[in-house]
Amino acid sequence: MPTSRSALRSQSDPDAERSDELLALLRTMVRIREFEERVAKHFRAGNIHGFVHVSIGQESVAAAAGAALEAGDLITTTHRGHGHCLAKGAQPRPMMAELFGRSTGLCSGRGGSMHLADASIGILGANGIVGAGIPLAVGAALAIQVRQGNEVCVAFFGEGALHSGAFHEAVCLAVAWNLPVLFLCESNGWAEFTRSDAWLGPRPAERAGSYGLRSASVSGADVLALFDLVSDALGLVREGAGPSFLEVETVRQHGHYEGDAQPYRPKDESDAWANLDPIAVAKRRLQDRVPEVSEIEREAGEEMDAAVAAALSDPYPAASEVLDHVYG
Ligand SMILES: Cc1ncc(C[n+]2csc(CCOP(=O)(O)OP(=O)(O)O)c2C)c(N)n1
Repeated sequence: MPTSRSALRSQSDPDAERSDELLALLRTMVRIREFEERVAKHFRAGNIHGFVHVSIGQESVAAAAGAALEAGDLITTTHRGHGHCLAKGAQPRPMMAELFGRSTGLCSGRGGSMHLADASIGILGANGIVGAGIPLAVGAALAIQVRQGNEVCVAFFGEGALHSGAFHEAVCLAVAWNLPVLFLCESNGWAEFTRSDAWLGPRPAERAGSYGLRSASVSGADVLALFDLVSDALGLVREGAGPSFLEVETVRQHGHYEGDAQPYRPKDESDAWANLDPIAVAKRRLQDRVPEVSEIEREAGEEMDAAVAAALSDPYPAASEVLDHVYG
């Protein structure tokens, strides 16, 4: 389960006093990485079909947001959404089964990696269409406002989505109607095989800010600092102060999709990763708690091994039921 916001906001000062909070955030990040490392491995082995996009290197965004959100809050996510779903409370076993196409999956094996959804815990859906989750989040935020709810909605997306019309239309409406939505942009430097600086205009936070909403650009390397920023941003959104935009600078360590040989990527790019990997950064700061860190890693590894073992032995949907749970 995600760590609750109140549990994480007990202290506010020096690192040493906040190491419990950092450990909780590390646990979420490690669970995501252990999950996705197994996904990548089983994709290579041919056990997972279709396309798979992992968020290895970007886990701080999911962990910080998951901890800052309340259980009743809502999210929409993207083709790279495993981490967001885990951090929002989805269980690894049905998620893994979904990726393996099994009938025990989160969506009965019909959706796969890019269509994970579970409205009962506020996951309104991953999405294979770049930018498409953003207006869905704004629609969900409008519903919250109409029924005078206290929830908020977070739209996760990559900076490539800023080039889609859907982003601009959605942000305009959110500002015009003062909706409770946080636009959370994971700026990993790449949109598929195109460097994000191929766009010569202003950076995402500046572009978004031009629509008149609160907007900031922050590093994703320090998960605790990011948690504070996301919590503060969500606090204002929840109080009715209208939408916010947060651009988090992060690193996509793998290819765009699993199996992407990345011939387009500079060979020396990975040199900088050690200082930007949020898990490595958190572990360095937790050097006086090495046994607990090791325990977190062991537990997460076992949890994800069990999810894979279950998925491998679970049944595929029966041929006679293949059209159940799908529109058409
Ligand atoms: C509307 C649309 N255009 C193009 C694509 C093909 N496509 C899939 S992912 C992607 C890049 C997305 O980049 P970004 O939004 O930065 O997310 P990231 O992959 O970096 O997480 C593209 C162009 C698509 N799925 N949908």
